Amino acid sequence: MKKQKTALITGIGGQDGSYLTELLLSKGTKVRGIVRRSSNHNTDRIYHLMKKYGEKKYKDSLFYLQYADLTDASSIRSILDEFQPDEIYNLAAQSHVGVSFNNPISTFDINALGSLRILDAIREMKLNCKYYQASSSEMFGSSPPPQNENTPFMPQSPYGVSKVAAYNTTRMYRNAYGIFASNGILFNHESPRRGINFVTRKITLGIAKILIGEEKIITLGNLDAKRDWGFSKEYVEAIWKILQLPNPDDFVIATEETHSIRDFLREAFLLVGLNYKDFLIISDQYIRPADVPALLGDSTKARKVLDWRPKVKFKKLIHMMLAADIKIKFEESGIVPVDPQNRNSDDFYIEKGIELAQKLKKHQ
Ligand code: NAP
Ligand code: F7E
Repeated sequence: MKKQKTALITGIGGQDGSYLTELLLSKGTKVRGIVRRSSNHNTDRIYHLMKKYGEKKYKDSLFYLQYADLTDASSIRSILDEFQPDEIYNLAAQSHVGVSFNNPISTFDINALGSLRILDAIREMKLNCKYYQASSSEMFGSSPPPQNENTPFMPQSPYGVSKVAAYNTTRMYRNAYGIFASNGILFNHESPRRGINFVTRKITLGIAKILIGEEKIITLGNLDAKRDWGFSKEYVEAIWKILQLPNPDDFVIATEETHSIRDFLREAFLLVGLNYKDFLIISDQYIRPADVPALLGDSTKARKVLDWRPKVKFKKLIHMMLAADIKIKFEESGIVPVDPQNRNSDDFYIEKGIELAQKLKKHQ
């Protein structure tokens, strides 16, 4: 009989960590995750799993959480020793590019030294495990699109630089010490679980707030940048596949479509029949010292070797995210949708959004 695998996920409470946990649990893998201490909830995205599996039934449970921090080498060593994982998914990061300009040193500490701390502990403890590094298209920076595994890195932010360091550390530990260590170079991926200060979610949540009368405008920065946006739930499948290969390797994961922030904004407002220009302010506050102008992934290698292909692209992603945010805002403000049969359908919430938008237009 095959041994049941144990996976350790850093960043388990994040967008990708939550979807990856669901995927691994569905495959019968034991999941152990680390969360850092916070004065507020940082486990909302995995609360449903904490309820289902219990938080503290360690030995019996498929799912278990422990406090640790990527900036604390001793905490990393002790969780590796305790869990003896077969697979490590290093997803934890200070993942906001804009914030990395304000906090460059802590960003580097978490993102670059954090991965070094894990890899060096694996080496020193002689752990027999596979390691996944959450690398990023932000590493390509100003390298012109399309970008693939051979495109030079020209990072434009402290975040990008920190991710290049972690990418190279991963390759170095693979080559020098024979550790199974792989990089997934993921292009932007979003979902209804995306953090609310990333541009896609800021737009969809902003529209939902405008529709229920909570806000009047959305304030943004650079609308001309282009991004290759996919769906997080599909991207974690690629992450899992990378660690199931017989040999470690690096892969670009992308939809191979690119759109500007302005395109996203226009499409999202149009879904409920509104013109974004009536609800937009541009502020320097959100303009970065340097920005990555255009990302467009070429994921030929992943399509061939991993047999991975994304189904959710630009329009479907916006539809899903906007519907989810309208639903959240309805629930928060006690608006009960009239047709109970369709209450969980995305189309239903978009329809309700259109009705609210029409009322809004009348009052303008
Ligand atoms: P996310 O939602 O921001 O999640 C990051 C997670 O890391 C959070 O759970 C966060 O915990 C945790 N974390 C931060 N600092 C930590 C520390 N010092 N010790 C332990 N945990 C810490 O990010 P995501 O979108 O899921 O992305 C997952 C990974 O992929 C990240 O490494 C990101 O840089 C990378 N990536 C993301 C994208 C994308 O488009 N989403 C693309 C390429 C690469 P708190 O909740 O306590 O902050
Ligand atoms: O910005 C512009 C901003 O913060 C996208 C992370 O997951 O993907 C993500 O990084 C673009 C940029 O994502 C606002 O200037 C305009 O050009 O949503 P974002 P990002 O910087 O691409 C990469 C691949 C990662 O690895 C990262 O972890 O949108 N933009 N106005 C704005 N961005 C934000 N956040 N807020 C604005 O108001």
